[in-house]
Amino acid sequence: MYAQMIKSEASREDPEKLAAFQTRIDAGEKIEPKDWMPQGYRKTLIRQIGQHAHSEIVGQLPEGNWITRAPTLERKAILLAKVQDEAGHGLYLYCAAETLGVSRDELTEMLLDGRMKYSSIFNYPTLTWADMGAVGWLVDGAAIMNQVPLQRTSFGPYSRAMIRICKEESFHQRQGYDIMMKMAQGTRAQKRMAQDALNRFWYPSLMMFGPSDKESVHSEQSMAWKIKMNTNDELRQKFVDQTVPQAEYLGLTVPDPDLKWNEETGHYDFSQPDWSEFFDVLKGNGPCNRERLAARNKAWDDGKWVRDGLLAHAEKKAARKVAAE
Ligand code: FAQ
Repeated sequence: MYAQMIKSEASREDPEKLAAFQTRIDAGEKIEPKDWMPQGYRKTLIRQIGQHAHSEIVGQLPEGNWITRAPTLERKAILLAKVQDEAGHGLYLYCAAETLGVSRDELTEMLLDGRMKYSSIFNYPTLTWADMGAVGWLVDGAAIMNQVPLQRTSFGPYSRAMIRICKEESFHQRQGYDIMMKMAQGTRAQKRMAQDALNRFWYPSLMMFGPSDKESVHSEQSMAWKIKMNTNDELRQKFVDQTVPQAEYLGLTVPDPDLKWNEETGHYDFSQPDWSEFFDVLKGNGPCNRERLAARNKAWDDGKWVRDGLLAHAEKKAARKVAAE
């Protein structure tokens, strides 16, 4: 439906402008907020950047859950810094989306009333400390795999936000792997926890790349506009190829009996996630969807007095400036 809407919008636009825009994209030029752009390009970016921003914000919840229970002061400081980084990523991305003419408040309202999505992965619970390792290693690892190419995306503010985000994500991934290493080399019980975390996060991490290319409604147009640089399946394969040797190094087993190296293709063959579970999570039926949205709604309501106070202060300051002129 969305793809049809984009096509029908394009049919109402000036063909010469559309062609000139595509020439700029094909030449690798960056599109900046004041440049002419097709409505569909603007809408697609608002959807993707907005959902990406929401993912960073909601993504603080599964790890924030463990800050008070981190096993050492050092681990607590690291986790706190990581979760704060995710908040920062959300803010850069909301700013990038704002340059397209949508306010952060509008985007937030769409998240809170369920009109906009956030990444499926954050609807899974974090049950043990080893999950902090698995989230950093696998979830941030999948996020980087998707975001490194997005540094070259065609929309300038999104591309620039991604450059800084990727630097921070790589620290996140390493801290997760470091937790996994400690757990995997620890007692038998700790190694079991690490294996259990890998078992639970493997397939949800594969789902982060989105549905298979056959089911992906946006990929074709988004890639023509260089909003996306790779297909979902391409990135999923790269992630598997990169992560399996890392699991082997840890002495852990990827929970996929069909996983095997394919000499001919030069890639791992692997089992697909349960796509019916993915679509069910998207519909709001994952293990933590209700809890996550309730937490964000509560934060929004609890923060109202701060927003009102800041607004009243800004209005007073503006009125004083006018009176002084
Ligand atoms: N979850 O046609 P496609 C992070 C939806 S950042 C939920 O293939 P598209 C950092 C999709 O929106 C993680 N929904 O869509 C961190 C569409 O529905 P719509 C977020 C999903 O956009 C780490 C429908 O399915 N990263 O984790 C998902 O071309 C640790 C059809 O799919 C980004 O957002 C999903 N996994 O490709 C934070 C990166 N997959 O909108 C804290 C930027 C698909 O029509 C702790 N985004 N859908 O209603 C992208 O690259 C793309 O948007 C994809 C999806 C690849 C996610």
